Amino acid sequence: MDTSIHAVAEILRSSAVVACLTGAGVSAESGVPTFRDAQTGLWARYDPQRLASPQGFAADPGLVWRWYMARLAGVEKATPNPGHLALAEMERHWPGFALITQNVDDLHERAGNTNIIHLHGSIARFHCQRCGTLHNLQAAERTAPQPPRCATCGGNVRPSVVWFGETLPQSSLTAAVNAVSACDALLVVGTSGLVYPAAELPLIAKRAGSRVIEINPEPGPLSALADVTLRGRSGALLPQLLGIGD
Ligand code: BJW
Ligand code: ZN
Repeated sequence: MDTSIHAVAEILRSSAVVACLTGAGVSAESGVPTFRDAQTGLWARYDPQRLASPQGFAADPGLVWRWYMARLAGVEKATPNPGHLALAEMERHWPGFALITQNVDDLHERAGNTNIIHLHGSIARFHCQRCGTLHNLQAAERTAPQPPRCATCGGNVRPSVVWFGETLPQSSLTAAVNAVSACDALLVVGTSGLVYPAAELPLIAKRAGSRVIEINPEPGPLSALADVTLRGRSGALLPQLLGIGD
């Protein structure tokens, strides 16, 4: 353990209320590509900001559908990594531990966290882009080259994720703001801090008097406001914080 791990452990020991904001980096060690790394192979020539937008879906629904179904298949094959498991252990240690995630996978649920706030929806749920009707997918619809059509209005069915230019679910955003305003320490794990309003949450925490701990192998825009930064992989560092890892 190095000095900064000790500094973080000390902050956590003296905190009664702890919360965590996660991004795609926390699932990277489960084999789920990060959002900005999701452009490998077949998808390398497409701009993720375009694919993850209502405009991109309107322009080429089949392309966006195939991108999401390929990613969903990857999520379903993945299993929680030691970083997810350590965050579940933290919920057992700190009652009320709020896990705010930008991730659209369900790896935090599968690791055992129960108090989870999903800011950007779920890649495994679906609704009609035109009328909003929820839609359960048949296996064959997932592998089809085009999205299913809504039985109610004929519109295109899409994954229930939040795209650029769309508003986050108000209840999730309110719960996240409340959680970061009420905590003594906020862990910020595996996010580039580029996407708003999620990227504002560490600042809200800091202004409310919380200490902010960043865990990320790379520096980013949130590094400057962190009280302590741990440079490395969440799958290695989070278990170390609990004293249960290597
Ligand atoms: C590791 C690791 C390891 C690697 N261990 N770490 C204010 C200012 C400027 C712009 C805006 C603003 N407010 C709103 C906007 C517009 C826009 C926005 O933020 N644009 C920016 C690009 C500038 N925001 C929106 O449109 C949001 N809506 C909104 O605000 O509505 C009101 C409004 C609308 C219009 C105008 C103004 C207001 C909606 C944002 C929705 C984001 N949706 C996505 C797609 C979800 C579905 C999908 O997955 O396809 O969510 S985008 C994508 O980014 C995804 C992620 O959840 C999100 C964050 O990415 P994340 O998690 O940080 O991943 P990466 O890949 O970026 O980073 C990975 C990190 O992991 C890196 O740092 C690595 O180093 C690290 N890492 N391995 C630990 N082992
Ligand atoms: Zn419809």
